[in-house]
Amino acid sequence: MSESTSKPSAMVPQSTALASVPEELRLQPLEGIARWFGRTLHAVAFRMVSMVEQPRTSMSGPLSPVEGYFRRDRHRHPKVDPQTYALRVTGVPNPRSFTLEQLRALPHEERILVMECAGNGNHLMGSAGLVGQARWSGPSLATVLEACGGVGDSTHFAFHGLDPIPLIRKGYHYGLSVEELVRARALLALSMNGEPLPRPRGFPLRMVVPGIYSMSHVKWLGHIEGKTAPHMGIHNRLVFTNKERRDGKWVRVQARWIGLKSMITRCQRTAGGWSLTGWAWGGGKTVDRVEITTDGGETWQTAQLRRPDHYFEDLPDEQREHAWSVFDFQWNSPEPGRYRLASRAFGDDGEAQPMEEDPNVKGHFNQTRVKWRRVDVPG
Ligand SMILES: Nc1nc2c(c(=O)[nH]1)N[C@H]1C(S)=C(S)[C@@H](COP(=O)(O)O)O[C@H]1N2
Ligand SMILES: [Mo]
Repeated sequence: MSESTSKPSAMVPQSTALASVPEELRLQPLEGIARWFGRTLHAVAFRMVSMVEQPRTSMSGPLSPVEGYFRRDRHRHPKVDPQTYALRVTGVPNPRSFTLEQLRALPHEERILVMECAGNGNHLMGSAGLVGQARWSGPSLATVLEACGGVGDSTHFAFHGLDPIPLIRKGYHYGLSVEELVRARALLALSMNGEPLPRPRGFPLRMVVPGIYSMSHVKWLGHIEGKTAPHMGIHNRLVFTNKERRDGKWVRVQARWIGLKSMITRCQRTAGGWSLTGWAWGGGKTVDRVEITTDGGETWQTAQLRRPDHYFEDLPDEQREHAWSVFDFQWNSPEPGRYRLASRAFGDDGEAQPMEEDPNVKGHFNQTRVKWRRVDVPG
């Protein structure tokens, strides 16, 4: 902190008033508990249910640091001994276990992708900080299954974590179909941003399923179970589901593929006003453009966009296909006052991020609609 800012205000000469214009303005969500609770209380409330959003200061640019990466799980993180750890694979032609050494010796793949909680940005979590992007590396699920003789008769796989859930005393588990796993080219990650997986991230091994919401990215992975029917555990059947109206009937639908979306994450001071930056991702498609409104949706202007091929130009497409694009928009010297801002992503196939929630969908998950933010520009 500079010396002048610590002086009592009465002693600060008029000319330094400008210096008190903040470097960054707070983007207040217009929905969700963040709106009602404010920044601090909202963080406390989230921590109580073991959700930690990415801090604002790291919410820009192409990669999220390991420190402060968002977290969503149960409070108790298992402490896994790397010496005795074993990954069990069953329901395959040759069921077997892998030690950590054996997993490390398999060929590794690297992927950079958006990881996002299925409930991110819904009407509870309007602040939408349950998202991050990292570089994950480890053997592919296909490589591990090949070492077990392939998938055999299995059409689905369940992934079981080693974290005990209080009362039920069973680890977290989630299932996907072989088709989904193949399409995502799922990975068994041993490292994150070049470091061994930290304990809160699932040491020593976690699932990474590019393009699918992160309830399927099972941490502290202990058991891969091949099945001949969909896994109907509580997280598949109930927890991460919406209700959708189909042919006039409301049916439960599981959260799955991340849809096209975007959000403004920061509003920072520049010489000519304010810089609005954020991310656009999802839908497994190239983001064509992002439009910004600073007047509550009356007018929209195109932001500058940097796609993953800009940041990760050395990587082949298949390693960055689910990575986010970063956008910047120069907001030139707005008058002091209160504004409503939002970003809207468009895919290269013409798809637009929806403005409104689909009336045929009820629930917390797969919310892709435009995320409004309120900002007070000081005088
Ligand atoms: N074993 C285990 N894996 C888990 C969970 C969990 O509670 N236990 N939570 C899931 C959910 S809902 C999300 S959003 C992601 C969050 O991953 P992160 O904590 O590394 O950000 O982990 C998923 N994997
Ligand atoms: Mo989640």
